[in-house]
Amino acid sequence: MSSSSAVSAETMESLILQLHDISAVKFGDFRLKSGISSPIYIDLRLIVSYPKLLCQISRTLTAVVPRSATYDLVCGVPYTALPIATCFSTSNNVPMLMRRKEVKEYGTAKAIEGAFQSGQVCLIVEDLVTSGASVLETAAPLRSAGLKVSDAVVMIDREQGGRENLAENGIALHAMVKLSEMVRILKEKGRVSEETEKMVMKFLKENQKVAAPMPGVEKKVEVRIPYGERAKMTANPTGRRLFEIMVQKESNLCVSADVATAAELLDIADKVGREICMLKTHVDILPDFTPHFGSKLRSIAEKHNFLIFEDRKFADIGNTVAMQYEGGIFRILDWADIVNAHIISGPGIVDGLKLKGLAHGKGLLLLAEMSSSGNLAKGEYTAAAVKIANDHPDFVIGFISVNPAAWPNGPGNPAFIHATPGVQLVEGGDSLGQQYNTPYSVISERGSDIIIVGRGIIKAANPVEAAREYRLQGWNAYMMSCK
Ligand code: S5P
Repeated sequence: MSSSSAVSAETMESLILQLHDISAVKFGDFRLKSGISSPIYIDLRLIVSYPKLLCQISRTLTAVVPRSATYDLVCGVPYTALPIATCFSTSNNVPMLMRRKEVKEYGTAKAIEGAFQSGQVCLIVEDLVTSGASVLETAAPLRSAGLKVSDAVVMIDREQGGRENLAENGIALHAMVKLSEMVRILKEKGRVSEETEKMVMKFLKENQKVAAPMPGVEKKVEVRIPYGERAKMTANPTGRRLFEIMVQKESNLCVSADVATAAELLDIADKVGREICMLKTHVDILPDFTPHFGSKLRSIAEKHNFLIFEDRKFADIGNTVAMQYEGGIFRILDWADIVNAHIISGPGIVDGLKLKGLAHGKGLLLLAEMSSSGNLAKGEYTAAAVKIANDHPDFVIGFISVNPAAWPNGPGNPAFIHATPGVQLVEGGDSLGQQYNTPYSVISERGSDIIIVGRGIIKAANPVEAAREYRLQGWNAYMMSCK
């Protein structure tokens, strides 16, 4: 009856009836965050008010984890599962870790609280699994701190793709009960009618494999055209190559190499090269820049098959930006595959850059949105960027954007690529206005294509490991949204 033979049918029935008694499981017509209406609503936050039930749940969860799944630590997915994880920890005498949902200022607050050693195995405890995204969001910082995560235990599996998504990410899901089993038991015990049971089953069937809605993100991209197909839609050779590299390397990760010197930049480019589709530079911050920098970086880019994006953020009139692009000491046109521009000065900026770049097959990204708090790139400004891009599909390859899924027409023309900065494994920001979203949120929910990660990788204890983790996160988020 239950998903684990270690738990008796009686225990399971009693738990389910108690959850129904306290209205943690309700039937009716509920509008979910994603906008869809659901005949069932589960709110497990209520269990904190029923300590006996909470203890019973944690004991049952302990029994649900198979003996073969050993662990040194437990970590609850914030926030609902935190009290469950605490009970689990105290009753089994297993140390607990806490994952912060938000890290306010990078570097000053830790993403994981508690004592642990790299290599230890951490079991994740969750109340309800839909797509598995929340479990993955908790697994990510644990894994990047050197912990092993291979099992998650959950009270209720909504059977909406979570088990499969987690398995793809190396996490076995152990559920106390599946939602369909729970509804069947409630019907057997006379708590719901046959009609309600049928409605819930129908709802579950029709809503299989949905991505879990992320808080604060209302709209999600329904269908994603694979990168490989979009490669064929682009009119610009660099845009096409970028899509192709993403497919070849299974990477939608761009590392923002904001390091102190050119020597360090070349070093990190070589180290993370295997994991990335694109490397982003700010050449004007390098004190040891020499005219050889470009050719050195190019040979690393060729060795590892990634594109170079100089984040120059041109903003002047067309005539001036044409000179800035080609000339000066940096000679960006010689070595960068891609540059970007603000549209504050109007469409002439694209004409000016195109004059130099088009003949060399280069690509341009327009800043349609920005990641920093209080920025002015929104609404009509964003719409103007889209219009200018549509007028120059031969040279503009896409946008720097933050939430294209929320644009009036969504991410729009699939030939255009969306690259999003402000990405870390936990949400938060820095002390200077930067705002971070997770790879899952950026790719699955916000409809972007490429995650741009700077300090999350270059300031990590092990940047190569971190780059690998971000690549996997970004790619899995893409694969999940292709389904
Ligand atoms: O809106 C933006 C646009 C860009 S290109 N917000 C940004 O943060 N960027 C760049 O992305 C920024 O200049 C920096 O190089 C990178 C983000 O770095 P991180 O360390 O905050 O990940």
